[in-house]
Amino acid sequence: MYKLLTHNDLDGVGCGILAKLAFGKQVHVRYNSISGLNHEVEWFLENGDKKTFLLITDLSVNEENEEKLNDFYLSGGKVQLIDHHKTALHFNDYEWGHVLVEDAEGKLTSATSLFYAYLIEHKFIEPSDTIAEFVELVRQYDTWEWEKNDNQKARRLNALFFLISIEEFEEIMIGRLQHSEHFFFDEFEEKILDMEEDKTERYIRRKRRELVQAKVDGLFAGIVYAESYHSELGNELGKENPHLDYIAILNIGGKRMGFRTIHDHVDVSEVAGRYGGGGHAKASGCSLSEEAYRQFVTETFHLMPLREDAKRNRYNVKESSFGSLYENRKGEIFLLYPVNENEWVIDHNDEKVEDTFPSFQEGERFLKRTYEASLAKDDVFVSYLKNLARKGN
Ligand SMILES: [Mn+2]
Repeated sequence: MYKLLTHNDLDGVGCGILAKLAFGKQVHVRYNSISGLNHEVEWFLENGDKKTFLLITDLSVNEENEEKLNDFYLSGGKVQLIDHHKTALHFNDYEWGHVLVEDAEGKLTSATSLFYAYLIEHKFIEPSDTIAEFVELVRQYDTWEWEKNDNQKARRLNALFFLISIEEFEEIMIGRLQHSEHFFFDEFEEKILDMEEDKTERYIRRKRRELVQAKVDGLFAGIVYAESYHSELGNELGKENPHLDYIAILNIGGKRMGFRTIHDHVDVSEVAGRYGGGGHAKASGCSLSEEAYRQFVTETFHLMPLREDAKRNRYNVKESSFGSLYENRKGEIFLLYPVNENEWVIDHNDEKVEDTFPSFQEGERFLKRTYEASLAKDDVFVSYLKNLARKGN
C-alpha cells in the first residue's frame, strides 16, 4: 500500500492524479493545506503501519515531524518526500528527501514534474505523450513560466481546477490521461472557461480600485483584500503598478495572506518567511499571524486606495518631452520632464525636486513611491498650463 500526502493546489493534485495512474487502488491520497500536512503526518506515524509507503509531495513537514520521519525511516519505514520549494532544500540531507528547484537544464521544476520523473525512474508508471503534456502544463502553471510563454492552456487548466471539485477534476483527468492521444479540453469546459475569464476580469477591475500602498520592512507593498483569484490578481496589480515591490493579498476569513511579485529583485518567499510562511521567489504565503495582521491590516486600514493613472488622455501622456503632470490625493502637483536625453527632473508644486532621474520610468517610480502620485487627467493638465501662462505674463 501507498499513502500520498500532497498539497491541495493544482501541482499537488497533479501528483495525486499521477499516483492514482501509477498505483490505482493501491494508493490512498490525501490533499492538504500547507498547515494541515503536519497533522496528517503525525496521524500516519501514530496509526500507519510500516508496510505502507508514505509519499509526501509539494509540501514539507515541520522540524518535529522531520525528526520523527527520519526515525521512522531508520527503523525500516518507507518514506519519500519530493518537493521543489527552496525553503525545503534541507530535506536533501536525508536519504528519503528529494528537493530540486531547478533541473539539470536549468528549467524550474514542479512537484508534479519531479514526481513524474520519480515514477518513471522506478518503473511505477508507463510514460505517455498525453501525461507528459499534462505534467508540463502543471509545471508551467506552478512556476509561472506559462506567463512568459503565454501558455493559455496552462492557465486554463488551473482555472478549470478551481471551477470543479478536486474529486471531479481527478476523475476527469485520470480518464483523459488514460484514454486520449493528446491532452485537451472538451467543448463544455472551453465554454465555462470563457465565462470564468470574463468574471475574473470584472473582479480584478473592482479590486484595482481598493489597492493601498505601504512601506513594510523597507519594501513597497500593494495591499488588497481578496478571497479569490489570488494569482491573477497579484499578477495584474503587479504589472499595473511596477513601482510596487510586491502585492500582498489578504484573506481575512481564511486568516491567510499571499505575496506576489513580478520583479526579479524581490524574493517574496523571504517576505513570507518573516511571518512564518514560505513559498517561491515570485509567489508565497503565510498565516495571518498577529504580527502580519498588525503590519498589513492595522497599520494600513486608514489608508486611501491608490489612484489609477488617467487612461484616456490626449495631451497629458507619459514620457512627453513637454512634461507629464501627476497629482495625488493631497492635491500636490508634479511635473516630470526631461532636461536632456538622460536626465529627467520633477517640479513639485512648482519647486524643483533635488533628485534627478536617468529615465522617465525612474522619475515616475520615485513619484509613485514617495508621493503616491498618479497621472493627472487632461483637464487638470490644461488648467495647470493656463496657470503657468498667467504667471508668466
Ligand atoms: Mn508546487
